[in-house]
Amino acid sequence: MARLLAAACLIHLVTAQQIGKIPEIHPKLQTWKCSTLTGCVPHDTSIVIDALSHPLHEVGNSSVSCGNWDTGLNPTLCATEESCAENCVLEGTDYASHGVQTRGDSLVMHQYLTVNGTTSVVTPRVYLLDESGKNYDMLRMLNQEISFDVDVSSLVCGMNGALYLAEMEESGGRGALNPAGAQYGTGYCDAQCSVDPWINGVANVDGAGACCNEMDLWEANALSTALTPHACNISGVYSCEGDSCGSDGVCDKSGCGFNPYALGDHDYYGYKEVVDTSKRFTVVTQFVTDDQTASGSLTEIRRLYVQNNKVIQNAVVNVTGTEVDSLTNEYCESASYFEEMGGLKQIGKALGRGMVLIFAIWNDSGAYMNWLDSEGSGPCNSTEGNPALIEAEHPGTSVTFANIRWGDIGSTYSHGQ
Ligand SMILES: *[C@@H]1O[C@H](CO)[C@@H](O)[C@H](O)[C@H]1NC(C)=O
Ligand SMILES: *[C@@H]1O[C@H](CO)[C@@H](O)[C@H](O)[C@H]1NC(C)=O
Ligand SMILES: *[C@@H]1O[C@H](CO)[C@@H](O)[C@H](O)[C@H]1NC(C)=O
Ligand SMILES: *[C@@H]1O[C@H](CO)[C@@H](O)[C@H](O)[C@H]1NC(C)=O
Ligand SMILES: *[C@@H]1O[C@H](CO)[C@@H](O)[C@H](O)[C@H]1NC(C)=O
Ligand SMILES: CC(=O)N[C@H]1CO[C@H](CO)[C@@H](O)[C@@H]1O
Repeated sequence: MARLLAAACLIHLVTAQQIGKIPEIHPKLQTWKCSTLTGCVPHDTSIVIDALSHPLHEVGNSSVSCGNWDTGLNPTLCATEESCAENCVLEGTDYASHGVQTRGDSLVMHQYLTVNGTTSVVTPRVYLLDESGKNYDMLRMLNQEISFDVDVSSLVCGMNGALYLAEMEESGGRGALNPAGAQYGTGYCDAQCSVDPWINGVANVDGAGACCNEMDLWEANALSTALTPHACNISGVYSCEGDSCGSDGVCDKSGCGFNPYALGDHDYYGYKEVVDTSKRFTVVTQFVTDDQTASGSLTEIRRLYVQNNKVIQNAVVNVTGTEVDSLTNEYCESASYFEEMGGLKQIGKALGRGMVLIFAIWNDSGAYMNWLDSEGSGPCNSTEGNPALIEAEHPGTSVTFANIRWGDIGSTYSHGQ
């Protein structure tokens, strides 16, 4: 009997992707949970960087990679999901070497890292873990609000410092072929259904995309900002193939966005504007339901800012003759694919089930981030977002997120004057 058990354990060991010897130490990031009755209490959370920023190599030979974003999967080691899990080891990583630092309640992320005179591209993307450090923290945001401080002052044209929610699995897809799970940053998905070498920590041998509902609280640089829900007509992580990954697939890739500049207010957000991006400010996003309870249907997404202890109402823009300062069903009517995928009600269901908080900084060598800050969406010209220019002229570009709080509407920020 004992021998049989031992054999069973061995089989289990060799069929599961292995966790290596280099320890994974998650940087702590203090957050707060708030309520109208009790105020804000500390929440002892930490962050984990995406699995693909961890070394992933052949068992017994750290110089043979099992694949990464640039190369895709190693075809020899990862011909099948099972062989990839047997042949590969996932190791812990050093966060500073990916341009990520935390201190207290503050997180700084850099796009480039210069060590001994050599600049490399790091582009970190990190996820919020719960107090156990084993799973993602699931934020349930219906009839709730989330606020955070942000410093975008060094995010030049073409850069994007992002804070968003995606309906990833709480465990990061931990399972027989993925024992690492959320502790090693597996399980990313978003409404773009991007094709990565792994889906939920399992080798993506079919080249599928990982789709899920996505709520972009914040995509911004110092010149432009956008608030954008992207609905998908699925729940959880969906592996799309063929047409279901496309622009009229299971997710609305464009979203129903609110960018004050694009909507006509050119003096609201920017250096020395109403929201002055040369200094730190607080961003508040509220998810309002039809019955003012967490079991209701999402009907409105509201935004306000706090800077210098003053509450700044969102920009009021004129959409075909109507004054608008929030996302409503009426406002989103013109985002036809968002509506087709279920609109606010659908993203509201995902917010009710729980979503993972994601922090990212990135650039865009294909389109120079023009959709965010140029060509009618912002004051940047269409070529200055070229990453080669940014790397040469602003290699220190970074974003800081801090003081992250969520809870009852009105409970997370200082109402000031
Ligand atoms: C590891 O792989 C490299 C590249 O294939 C090879 O040159 C080296 O001999 C291998 N080392 C071991 C210990 O197998
Ligand atoms: C940078 O230079 C120092 C001093 O010469 C050296 O100890 C260190 O290993 C170098 N770091 C890298 C990443 O090359
Ligand atoms: C989701 O939308 C796609 C594209 O319109 C459609 O093919 C699919 O049947 C829809 N699925 C559900 C569950 O509604
Ligand atoms: C909104 O724009 C329309 C024209 O599209 C104009 O007639 C109306 O006066 C504007 N309203 C406000 C409040 O600016
Ligand atoms: C765009 O802006 C950059 C930086 O300010 C400037 O060097 C470049 O000449 C501008 N290009 C155009 C076409 O205006
Ligand atoms: C996603 C993306 O386009 N990243 C680019 C950021 O900029 C560097 C150059 O500075 C490019 O190598 C990356 O491809």
